[in-house]
Amino acid sequence: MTKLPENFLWGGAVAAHQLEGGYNEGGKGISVADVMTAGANGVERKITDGIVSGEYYPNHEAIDFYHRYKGDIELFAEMGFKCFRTSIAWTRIFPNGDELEPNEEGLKFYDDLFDECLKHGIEPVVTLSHFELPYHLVTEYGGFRNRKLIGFFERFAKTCFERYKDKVKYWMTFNEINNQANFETDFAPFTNSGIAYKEGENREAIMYQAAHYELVASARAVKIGHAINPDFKIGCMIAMCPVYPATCKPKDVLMAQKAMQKRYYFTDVHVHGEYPEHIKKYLKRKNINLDFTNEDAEDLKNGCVDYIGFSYYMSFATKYKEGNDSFDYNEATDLVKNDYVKASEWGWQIDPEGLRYALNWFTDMYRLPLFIVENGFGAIDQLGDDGVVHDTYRIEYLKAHIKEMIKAVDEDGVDLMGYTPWGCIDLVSASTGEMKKRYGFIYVDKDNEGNGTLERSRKESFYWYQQVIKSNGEEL
Ligand code: BGP
Repeated sequence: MTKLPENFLWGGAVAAHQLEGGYNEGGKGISVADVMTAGANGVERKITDGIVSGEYYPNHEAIDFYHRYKGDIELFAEMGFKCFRTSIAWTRIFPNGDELEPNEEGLKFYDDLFDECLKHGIEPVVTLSHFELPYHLVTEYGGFRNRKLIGFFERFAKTCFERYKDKVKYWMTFNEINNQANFETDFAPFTNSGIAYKEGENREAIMYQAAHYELVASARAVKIGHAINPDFKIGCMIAMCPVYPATCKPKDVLMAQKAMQKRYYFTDVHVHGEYPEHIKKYLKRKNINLDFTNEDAEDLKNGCVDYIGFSYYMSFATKYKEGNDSFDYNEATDLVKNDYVKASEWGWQIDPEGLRYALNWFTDMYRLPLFIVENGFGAIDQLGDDGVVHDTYRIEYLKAHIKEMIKAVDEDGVDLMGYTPWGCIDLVSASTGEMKKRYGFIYVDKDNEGNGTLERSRKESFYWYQQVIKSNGEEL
């Protein structure tokens, strides 16, 4: 008997735009990711107005999974994957996002991809929207600031559910739907909402409105999916960074609680089908009046999720600021450094116990099965003299997190479906567009400027993870 259930879904996670490439092949349209340049060395990615000649777009070729997926899936099978999380690029199915009929060639690509997984006994876990909105929906409709996008998403979701109903059982609607809560920065365009903020507008109001439309779109999809196949397990996907109080001073503790409410109200809506009171009060205080119809309320109630998928990379800490008597939390300005944990080169605070905390927190709050669909360590890898990447730092990170995950299941009784570390094969970073920020068990020969053979090779962590899966987490 192992500490984890025998049917535990070990695997790995990726997103279409970060590895497929083939950005203009098979009838695919242009997505938001396709018009984003690479950032590096602290310089942010740029969203360009269409594809501008002379600029480098890392997602255009990515790691060419579009042509090489068979070999890559074979490597995943060699590691022993039970599941593989990827997304369906919306623009392969509806190139502009607003067509009435889907693109058969795009549908066929995912048929082949899922068949290949199933052939190896690997269960596909599919995200419908992972930061790859059709760019046309941005230029023509303003992204998710427009209610019309609910219908477009619904059509996309229905098309996928119908087509893959016998191949895919595990679904998620919007990747890290709560990531856009960071509306004070320009991060929103990186998310699923496709919002480019204009000078002087109330970003916060726009973010909450777009998030509302996404939540309604998600709920409608869940309802449709359950009707198409009652055996579907359809989850939400939340970016989980627990927010701790910087000290045990009561005001800091309350501030952290308010931060958690604001960051995770999305989960309440997905799970309970309604907005919690605190967020309604908050919106009122800020004079934000959502376009929120009675039908929306019905839709939310009828589209509650079956499980909570979440990413976990790091934890945050916050502190009360003099004068903030409503304890309003703003992620862009209210985070403080936690001196008790170390951070990665990109400043992401490494906190394995935070994963156990998160698993317990979700369970206490929502009593639903959980699925860790992202976790991992972005680092700069060097090929050793023997041609192998000896990524002991990655093994250490994952080992520490898996240990805490097992304690949460074995000692705390958390109901956990599976674990899919992020970027199981090196791919393009979402936030920076770099190749050198690597997460994989499989090294891909390509650099930040796009040079390299794209050849794949097994890292030390590849063999380690193979053993972890084989022993169902007993041998770490
Ligand atoms: C999550 C995203 C992924 C992924 C990951 C790592 O926020 O869901 O798409 O990229 O973070 O982030 P990055 O690539 O910026 O290192």
